Amino acid sequence: MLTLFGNLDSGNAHKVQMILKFRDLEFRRVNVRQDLGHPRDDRFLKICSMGKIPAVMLDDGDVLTESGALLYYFAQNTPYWPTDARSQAEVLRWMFFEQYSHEPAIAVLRYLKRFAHPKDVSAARITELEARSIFVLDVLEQGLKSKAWITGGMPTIADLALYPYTRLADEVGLNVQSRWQSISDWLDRLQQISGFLPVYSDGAAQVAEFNEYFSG
Ligand SMILES: N[C@@H](CCC(=O)N[C@@H](CS)C(=O)NCC(=O)O)C(=O)O
Repeated sequence: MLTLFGNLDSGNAHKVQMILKFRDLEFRRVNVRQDLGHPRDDRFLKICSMGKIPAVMLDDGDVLTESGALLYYFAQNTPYWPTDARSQAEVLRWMFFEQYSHEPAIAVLRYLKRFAHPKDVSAARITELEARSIFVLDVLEQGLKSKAWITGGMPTIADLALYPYTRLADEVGLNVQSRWQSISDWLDRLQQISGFLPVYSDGAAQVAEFNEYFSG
Protein backbone atom coordinates (compact mmCIF):
# COMPACT_ATOMS: atom_id res chain seq x y z
CA MET A 1 0.00 0.00 0.00
CA LEU A 2 1.16 3.60 -0.64
CA THR A 3 2.41 5.48 2.43
CA LEU A 4 1.83 9.21 2.74
CA PHE A 5 3.98 11.07 5.27
CA GLY A 6 2.13 14.16 6.44
CA ASN A 7 -0.31 15.65 8.92
CA LEU A 8 -3.84 17.00 8.60
CA ASP A 9 -2.90 20.64 9.24
CA SER A 10 -0.69 20.70 6.15
CA GLY A 11 -2.29 22.05 2.99
CA ASN A 12 0.63 20.66 0.99
CA ALA A 13 -0.11 17.17 2.30
CA HIS A 14 -3.80 17.74 1.65
CA LYS A 15 -3.17 18.26 -2.07
CA VAL A 16 -1.77 14.73 -2.21
CA GLN A 17 -4.64 13.30 -0.23
CA MET A 18 -7.00 14.94 -2.73
CA ILE A 19 -5.47 13.34 -5.82
CA LEU A 20 -5.20 9.95 -4.10
CA LYS A 21 -8.89 10.11 -3.20
CA PHE A 22 -9.90 11.23 -6.71
CA ARG A 23 -7.89 8.31 -8.04
CA ASP A 24 -9.47 6.03 -5.43
CA LEU A 25 -5.99 4.82 -4.41
CA GLU A 26 -5.71 3.30 -0.96
CA PHE A 27 -2.97 4.66 1.28
CA ARG A 28 -1.81 4.72 4.83
CA ARG A 29 -0.64 7.89 6.52
CA VAL A 30 2.28 8.37 8.87
CA ASN A 31 1.54 11.33 11.11
CA VAL A 32 4.64 13.49 10.62
CA ARG A 33 4.09 16.53 12.84
CA GLN A 34 5.91 19.84 12.45
CA ASP A 35 5.06 20.95 15.99
CA LEU A 36 7.06 17.96 17.27
CA GLY A 37 9.98 18.55 14.90
CA HIS A 38 9.37 15.31 12.98
CA PRO A 39 10.39 16.65 9.51
CA ARG A 40 13.96 17.24 10.79
CA ASP A 41 14.19 13.95 12.67
CA ASP A 42 17.09 11.84 11.32
CA ARG A 43 14.77 8.92 10.69
CA PHE A 44 12.53 11.03 8.47
CA LEU A 45 15.49 12.72 6.78
CA LYS A 46 16.61 9.29 5.58
CA ILE A 47 13.30 9.09 3.70
CA CYS A 48 13.12 12.74 2.63
CA SER A 49 16.43 14.57 2.71
CA MET A 50 14.62 17.89 2.11
CA GLY A 51 13.01 17.58 5.56
CA LYS A 52 9.53 18.50 4.37
CA ILE A 53 6.17 16.87 4.08
CA PRO A 54 4.42 15.60 2.01
CA ALA A 55 6.39 12.53 0.96
CA VAL A 56 4.96 9.34 -0.52
CA MET A 57 6.57 5.92 -0.40
CA LEU A 58 5.47 3.88 -3.39
CA ASP A 59 4.83 0.14 -3.25
CA ASP A 60 8.42 -0.64 -4.30
CA GLY A 61 9.92 1.55 -1.54
CA ASP A 62 10.78 4.43 -3.88
CA VAL A 63 10.04 7.82 -2.26
CA LEU A 64 8.68 10.87 -4.07
CA THR A 65 8.39 14.30 -2.44
CA GLU A 66 7.15 17.82 -3.28
CA SER A 67 3.40 18.27 -3.56
CA GLY A 68 3.54 19.45 -7.20
CA ALA A 69 5.62 16.47 -8.29
CA LEU A 70 3.27 14.14 -6.44
CA LEU A 71 0.20 15.69 -8.07
CA TYR A 72 1.86 15.28 -11.47
CA TYR A 73 2.81 11.67 -10.78
CA PHE A 74 -0.62 10.56 -9.58
CA ALA A 75 -2.48 12.50 -12.28
CA GLN A 76 -0.84 10.60 -15.15
CA ASN A 77 -3.43 9.17 -17.56
CA THR A 78 -6.26 11.04 -15.85
CA PRO A 79 -8.10 14.20 -16.98
CA TYR A 80 -6.32 16.10 -14.19
CA TRP A 81 -3.21 16.22 -16.43
CA PRO A 82 -4.04 17.30 -19.99
CA THR A 83 -2.35 15.70 -22.99
CA ASP A 84 -1.35 18.64 -25.20
CA ALA A 85 1.75 20.69 -24.46
CA ARG A 86 0.03 24.09 -24.34
CA SER A 87 -2.55 22.91 -21.83
CA GLN A 88 0.18 21.22 -19.78
CA ALA A 89 2.15 24.48 -19.79
CA GLU A 90 -0.93 26.32 -18.54
CA VAL A 91 -1.31 23.85 -15.67
CA LEU A 92 2.38 24.26 -14.80
CA ARG A 93 2.09 28.04 -14.99
CA TRP A 94 -0.51 28.06 -12.22
CA MET A 95 1.33 25.41 -10.22
CA PHE A 96 4.51 27.49 -10.28
CA PHE A 97 2.46 30.52 -9.25
CA GLU A 98 1.12 28.47 -6.36
CA GLN A 99 4.57 27.41 -5.20
CA TYR A 100 6.39 30.69 -5.72
CA SER A 101 3.73 33.30 -4.84
CA HIS A 102 0.51 31.86 -3.40
CA GLU A 103 1.74 29.28 -0.88
CA PRO A 104 4.64 31.44 0.39
CA ALA A 105 2.10 34.17 1.20
CA ILE A 106 -1.02 32.43 2.53
CA ALA A 107 0.53 29.27 4.00
CA VAL A 108 3.33 31.19 5.72
CA LEU A 109 0.88 33.77 7.06
CA ARG A 110 -1.28 30.94 8.39
CA TYR A 111 1.74 29.24 9.93
CA LEU A 112 2.86 32.42 11.68
CA LYS A 113 -0.63 33.27 12.92
CA ARG A 114 -1.70 29.79 13.98
CA PHE A 115 1.36 27.73 14.87
CA ALA A 116 4.45 29.89 15.45
CA HIS A 117 5.52 31.20 18.84
CA PRO A 118 4.41 34.87 19.09
CA LYS A 119 7.96 35.94 19.94
CA ASP A 120 9.08 34.71 16.49
CA VAL A 121 6.45 36.75 14.64
CA SER A 122 6.89 40.44 13.86
CA ALA A 123 3.98 42.75 13.08
CA ALA A 124 5.85 43.99 10.00
CA ARG A 125 6.15 40.46 8.61
CA ILE A 126 2.41 39.87 9.14
CA THR A 127 1.53 43.12 7.39
CA GLU A 128 3.79 42.24 4.46
CA LEU A 129 2.32 38.72 4.13
CA GLU A 130 -1.25 40.01 4.39
CA ALA A 131 -0.61 42.37 1.48
CA ARG A 132 0.97 39.57 -0.55
CA SER A 133 -1.93 37.22 0.25
CA ILE A 134 -4.47 39.78 -0.94
CA PHE A 135 -2.45 40.27 -4.12
CA VAL A 136 -2.35 36.53 -4.93
CA LEU A 137 -6.06 36.15 -4.22
CA ASP A 138 -6.72 39.08 -6.58
CA VAL A 139 -4.64 37.29 -9.23
CA LEU A 140 -6.58 34.07 -8.70
CA GLU A 141 -9.89 35.95 -8.82
CA GLN A 142 -8.90 37.47 -12.16
CA GLY A 143 -7.86 34.03 -13.44
CA LEU A 144 -11.20 32.52 -12.50
CA LYS A 145 -13.41 35.39 -13.72
CA SER A 146 -14.29 33.91 -17.07
CA LYS A 147 -13.73 30.19 -16.51
CA ALA A 148 -14.93 27.40 -14.27
CA TRP A 149 -11.44 26.08 -13.54
CA ILE A 150 -8.14 27.88 -13.37
CA THR A 151 -6.84 26.53 -16.67
CA GLY A 152 -10.15 26.33 -18.53
CA GLY A 153 -13.10 24.00 -18.83
CA MET A 154 -11.83 21.02 -16.82
CA PRO A 155 -10.37 20.67 -13.33
CA THR A 156 -6.66 19.83 -13.34
CA ILE A 157 -3.91 19.41 -10.79
CA ALA A 158 -3.47 23.19 -10.90
CA ASP A 159 -6.87 23.50 -9.20
CA LEU A 160 -5.88 20.86 -6.65
CA ALA A 161 -2.59 22.64 -5.95
CA LEU A 162 -4.35 25.96 -5.39
CA TYR A 163 -7.26 24.60 -3.39
CA PRO A 164 -6.04 23.91 0.19
CA TYR A 165 -4.39 27.21 1.11
CA THR A 166 -7.08 29.21 -0.70
CA ARG A 167 -9.71 27.33 1.26
CA LEU A 168 -7.77 27.98 4.48
CA ALA A 169 -7.36 31.73 3.83
CA ASP A 170 -10.29 32.50 6.11
CA GLU A 171 -8.17 31.27 9.03
CA VAL A 172 -5.90 34.28 8.57
CA GLY A 173 -8.75 36.76 8.33
CA LEU A 174 -9.13 36.78 4.54
CA ASN A 175 -12.81 36.25 3.95
CA VAL A 176 -12.94 34.76 0.46
CA GLN A 177 -16.72 34.48 0.37
CA SER A 178 -17.31 38.18 0.89
CA ARG A 179 -14.43 39.58 -1.18
CA TRP A 180 -13.55 37.19 -4.02
CA GLN A 181 -16.75 35.91 -5.64
CA SER A 182 -15.19 33.89 -8.49
CA ILE A 183 -12.85 32.13 -6.06
CA SER A 184 -15.74 31.41 -3.73
CA ASP A 185 -17.75 29.85 -6.60
CA TRP A 186 -14.69 27.82 -7.66
CA LEU A 187 -14.21 26.47 -4.12
CA ASP A 188 -17.87 25.35 -4.10
CA ARG A 189 -17.47 23.75 -7.53
CA LEU A 190 -14.39 21.79 -6.51
CA GLN A 191 -16.04 20.62 -3.31
CA GLN A 192 -18.81 19.07 -5.39
CA ILE A 193 -16.57 16.75 -7.42
CA SER A 194 -17.17 13.12 -6.58
CA GLY A 195 -14.41 11.84 -4.30
CA PHE A 196 -13.60 15.30 -2.95
CA LEU A 197 -11.90 15.28 0.47
CA PRO A 198 -12.47 18.34 2.72
CA VAL A 199 -9.47 19.99 4.43
CA TYR A 200 -8.53 18.46 7.79
CA SER A 201 -10.18 15.17 6.76
CA ASP A 202 -8.21 11.98 6.74
CA GLY A 203 -8.53 9.91 3.59
CA ALA A 204 -6.11 7.25 4.79
CA ALA A 205 -7.15 3.64 5.26
CA GLN A 206 -4.70 3.37 8.19
CA VAL A 207 -2.80 5.89 10.29
CA ALA A 208 0.48 5.28 12.12
CA GLU A 209 1.98 7.70 14.60
CA PHE A 210 5.56 8.77 13.84
CA ASN A 211 7.31 6.82 16.62
CA GLU A 212 5.16 3.77 16.02
CA TYR A 213 6.13 3.72 12.33
CA PHE A 214 9.83 4.33 12.84
CA SER A 215 10.23 1.92 15.71
CA GLY A 216 8.50 -0.85 13.78
N1 LIG B 1 7.40 22.88 -1.80
C1 LIG B 1 7.00 21.92 -0.83
C2 LIG B 1 6.74 22.61 0.51
C3 LIG B 1 6.53 21.60 1.62
C4 LIG B 1 6.46 22.27 2.97
O1 LIG B 1 6.80 23.45 3.14
N2 LIG B 1 6.01 21.49 3.94
C5 LIG B 1 5.93 21.98 5.29
C6 LIG B 1 4.59 21.57 5.90
S1 LIG B 1 3.22 22.25 4.99
C7 LIG B 1 7.01 21.30 6.11
O2 LIG B 1 7.19 20.12 6.03
N3 LIG B 1 7.73 22.08 6.90
C8 LIG B 1 8.68 21.51 7.81
C9 LIG B 1 9.87 22.35 7.99
O3 LIG B 1 10.10 23.23 7.13
O4 LIG B 1 10.56 22.09 8.95
C10 LIG B 1 5.74 21.19 -1.31
O5 LIG B 1 4.92 21.80 -1.98
O6 LIG B 1 5.60 19.99 -1.00
